[in-house]
Amino acid sequence: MRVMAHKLYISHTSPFARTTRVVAREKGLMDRIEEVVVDPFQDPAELIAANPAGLIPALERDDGGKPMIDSALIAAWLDHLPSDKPGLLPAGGPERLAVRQVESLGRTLTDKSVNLVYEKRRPAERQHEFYLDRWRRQASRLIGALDGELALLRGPLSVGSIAAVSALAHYDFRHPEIDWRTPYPALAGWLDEMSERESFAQTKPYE
Ligand SMILES: N[C@@H](CCC(=O)N[C@@H](CS)C(=O)NCC(=O)O)C(=O)O
Repeated sequence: MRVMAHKLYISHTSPFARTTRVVAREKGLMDRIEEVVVDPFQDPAELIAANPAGLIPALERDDGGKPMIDSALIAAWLDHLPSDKPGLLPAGGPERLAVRQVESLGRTLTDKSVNLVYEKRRPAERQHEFYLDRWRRQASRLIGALDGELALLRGPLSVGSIAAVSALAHYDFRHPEIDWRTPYPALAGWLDEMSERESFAQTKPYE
């Protein structure tokens, strides 16, 4: 008998999808999840059915519940499923808020990276210098803020540290001209160490 599984819509380049894929692996849930590779720009019907915005990641649940959108929500949902692995989001209190804050820093840094990718795809003469410059400056400040969170990042693995890895690795993948490693060697060393974990190695972005 075929066992129904969650369907997680992803691409091999999406840093938002990567966060949810790492959570799924760290929680030992991959036997319950089918990763469906899609190109969101083709507006595939199955993705639109799961996410009206047509963005990845999107999660079609195996229990008939409403599909879920947004990497942070999907990560929290996957983290709450029964698993014998450690939780990735503290249950409450200031610890939960601190992890969520770092997760937001990572996700917002990812927003800037993805914006830069799309803008750089436009013909050079139509690229908007104001926004390119603004997004790069926002990114550089967000990376500085993550550097200030190294104590939390070096602590137990969490949805915060996972979102931070996805974000920083996406700069190395898509924007090698942005040298964030020289000003932040400790953060760069942390990223390199984390990238060796199996869940990150298995989800390294590629075209
Ligand atoms: N806030 C969303 C952002 C998702 C997102 O922007 N995904 C990108 C891929 S990295 C996408 O699907 N882009 C297609 C588009 O912009 O049409 C999340 O955290 O999941």
